[in-house]
Amino acid sequence: MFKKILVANRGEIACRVIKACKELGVKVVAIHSEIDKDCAHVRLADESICVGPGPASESYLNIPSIISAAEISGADAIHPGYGFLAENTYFAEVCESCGIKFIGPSKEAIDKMGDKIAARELMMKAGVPVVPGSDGPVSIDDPNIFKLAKKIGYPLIVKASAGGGGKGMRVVATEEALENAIAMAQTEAKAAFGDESVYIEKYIEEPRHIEFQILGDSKGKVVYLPERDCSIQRRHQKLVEESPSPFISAHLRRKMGRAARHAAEAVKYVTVGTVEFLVDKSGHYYFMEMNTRIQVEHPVTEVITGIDLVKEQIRLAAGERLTFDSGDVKILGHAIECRINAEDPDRDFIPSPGKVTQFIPPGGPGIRVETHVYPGYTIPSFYDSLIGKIIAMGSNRAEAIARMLRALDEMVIEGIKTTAPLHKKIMQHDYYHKGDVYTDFLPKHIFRGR
Ligand code: MV4
Repeated sequence: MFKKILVANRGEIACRVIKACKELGVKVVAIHSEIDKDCAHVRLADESICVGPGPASESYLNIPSIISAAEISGADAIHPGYGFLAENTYFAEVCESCGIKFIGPSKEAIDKMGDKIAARELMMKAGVPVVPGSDGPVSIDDPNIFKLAKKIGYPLIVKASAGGGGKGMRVVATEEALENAIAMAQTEAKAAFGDESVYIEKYIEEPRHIEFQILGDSKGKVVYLPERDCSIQRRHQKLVEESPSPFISAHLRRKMGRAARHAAEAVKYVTVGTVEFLVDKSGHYYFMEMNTRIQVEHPVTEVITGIDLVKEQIRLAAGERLTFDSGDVKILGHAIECRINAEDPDRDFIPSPGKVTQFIPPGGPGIRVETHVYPGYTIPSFYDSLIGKIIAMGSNRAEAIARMLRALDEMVIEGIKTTAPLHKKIMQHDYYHKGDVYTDFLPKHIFRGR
């Protein structure tokens, strides 16, 4: 096991990782920007080092400064959390060359999954279903492009190879719109990622977003855990996640879980990761992408399985073995997570930073809260607007919803606007109760006419 871990992150995830380190008996170093010196993660850690000014590019993304902090403090591993440097292969490489363990998969695994065209090809070889589409990149100069598009069938979607999270995507309804969509997607991709490669896929209408947590050890063993349903999103930002999915049968869970395991095995995956699928109305599932990090929504899986994913992640990075199989994992109940963002849902979700004048987190039976916020804390405008997560667990879905509503009512947070009132509307919605959740839920049921 490691002796000392540096946590290269801030906010709720830095706090979460520090708690795992403490339970493992590993010393932990926090890093922080100048404006973050009073943050909860700084107080929770055994020691802390300032790595630069407020802007993330000068602090939480400042690789030389972070590596220096690890060397000065004598850390033998770095946990990147999510966001910032978590999927940066260059950072993983620098850690390795400095003799510091990057707590995550190999840089090769990050690279392969970061390139969506390469990942598609690799998944096809591994027998994991992908959406029918082009083999490799497409361009408007390709004389066969219209034939290929016709064969795939309209509507189709143009995606950036370097994309993910919805950037550089375009839906194409008819042949007339194809050329223009490809050209625009290429321009967008070039500007956003410095790589203009785009590919096309059949467009799956009203899909569900279903993802599988996987864990892998350095002996090549991979296990999958029950799925998370992350269909309720706004502009590709997840808002509500739950596990298990109300839509997935035990049979489909096993089939998709095995596909997720094969996806991870294809890149010799070590530590924790997530395989995302699109699922259509008939239950056909298609590989979408793989996230090579711990994710925001990991707690819903933790509470329904009893597995501490962050501790497992650290143990696996340290070379320890997986001690269980997918078949050993029991689903202990139903869990829902609501992401609390410092945003104003009534004003198109504009960020709402500032001082939290009053904060009373919810608690009691079945409620877990992950947050770095305390009364008097000032939310800076430099970073992500996620300020906390409420996770409600019940013996069934109805109990989890009732507990979430009770927790949302109980929570007091003053001085800033948050997404909590929106979550109350979702939790009270008939279609949510029915489990009729898919990616168009918010525009269709909550924001209709706005
Ligand atoms: C799709 C799709 C339909 N068909 N691909 C959105 C994020 C990016 N990772 C891929 N995304 C989609 N890809 C095909 N072939 C619909 C989406 C999509 C979506 C997916 C999951 C959750 C929310 C979404 C919202 C809009 C579009």
